[in-house]
Amino acid sequence: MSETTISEIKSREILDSRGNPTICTRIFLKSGITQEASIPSGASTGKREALELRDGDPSRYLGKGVLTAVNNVRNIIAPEITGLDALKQAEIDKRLIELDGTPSKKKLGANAILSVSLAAAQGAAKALGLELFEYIEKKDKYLLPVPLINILNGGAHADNNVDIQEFMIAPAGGINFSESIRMAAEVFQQLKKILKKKGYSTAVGDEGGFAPNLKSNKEALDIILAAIERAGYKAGSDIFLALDAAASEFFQDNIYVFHKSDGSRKNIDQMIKFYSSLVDNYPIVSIEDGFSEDDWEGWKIMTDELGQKIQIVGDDIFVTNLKILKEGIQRGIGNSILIKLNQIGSLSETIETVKYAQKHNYPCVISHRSGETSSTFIADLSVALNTGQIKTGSVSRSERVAKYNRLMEIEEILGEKGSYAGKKVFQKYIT
Ligand code: 2PG
Ligand code: MG
Repeated sequence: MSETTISEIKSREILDSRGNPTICTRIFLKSGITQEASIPSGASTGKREALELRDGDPSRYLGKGVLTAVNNVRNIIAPEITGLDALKQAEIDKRLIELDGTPSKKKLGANAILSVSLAAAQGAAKALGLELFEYIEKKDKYLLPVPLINILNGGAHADNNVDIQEFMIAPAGGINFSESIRMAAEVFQQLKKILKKKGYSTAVGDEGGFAPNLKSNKEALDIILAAIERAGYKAGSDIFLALDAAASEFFQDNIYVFHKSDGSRKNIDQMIKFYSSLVDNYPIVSIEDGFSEDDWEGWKIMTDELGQKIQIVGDDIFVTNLKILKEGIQRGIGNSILIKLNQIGSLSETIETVKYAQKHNYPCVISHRSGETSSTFIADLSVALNTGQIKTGSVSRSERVAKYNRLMEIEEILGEKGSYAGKKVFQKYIT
């Protein structure tokens, strides 16, 4: 038995940022080092995501309890994983996957499995006295990602009349990560002032962005541009725009229904026209989930029509799943992928998907979930894998800013060894 042998695993329910239960698992190493990991939860989830195991017992947390997952860690996973070396991440993940034995991790729950996978990685990093990003991948030089900061929330993340789920600003023109966060925070504060002046609500949605009732999607973009200008920055040079339409949420009977705003119904052609006009009129560099996960035809047309002009990010459609990504790349779907650890359910599989995407020139955007915890794991992951982009919500609400704050800390730790990904990541799309 070495000092990094896993000697005990504990698990329990905690609350996420939406007040729903989620799993938190603590790992103990023989050396006495201990580390916990908590798992986030989505609202606009992809159908093919690994299964988030919930109890379905209506007498607790409206059926959302995760005691079954917690007990799976305690009674099934812990006896198998205890005794393994925390440094052997691949072996741990392999055992976890085998123990479950289903493609969607539905037997033990992806939440249960991932909590052990991440606790092991963090525990191992701690045992070696390494920063988590260094432990995940040792490199001479690291990239600090451009943050895609969701300052206006709609869709399934807000009780307003906005269909598009996320309106993000990407301060890629900043000189470094910390300065880019400052720029974004200044825009956020200016946006608040503008909304107030217009008599709009300045309450925030699930991801910390404002969630006012607006007249149109266009108005959202116009207000954001005004805020960028009021903050003293140039849209399209200092700061760029990115959207997550999360279109699976409003795809009904083969038609896209803007049911939160004007009730309009759009077919593929009309959706393409809608996005084209946004891209032509605003400094948009990236659109995520412009079409539904069930509409590969729409995805293909969007990629063909707009793929030279913007980054087209697959979230619900790829669900961080290597097999689906491979098929997507082969069929020319999208040109980039969103990466969420809990969509696939283990660290090793997530890294495998990132590597494959990078090899095939599909840039990766590391992402949080709309229901988050205070974990900063994804901040380190984005740096470790040099993804160049991260989206982790607005510059408000602790569960969101925890990740940005960790990235500022990493920037300081890295010094000369780190550089800001900056405008390079959108080079193809900016003139
Ligand atoms: C998304 C995510 C995160 P959710 O759609 O990209 O912003 O939302 O976690 O609700 O799936
Ligand atoms: Mg999304």
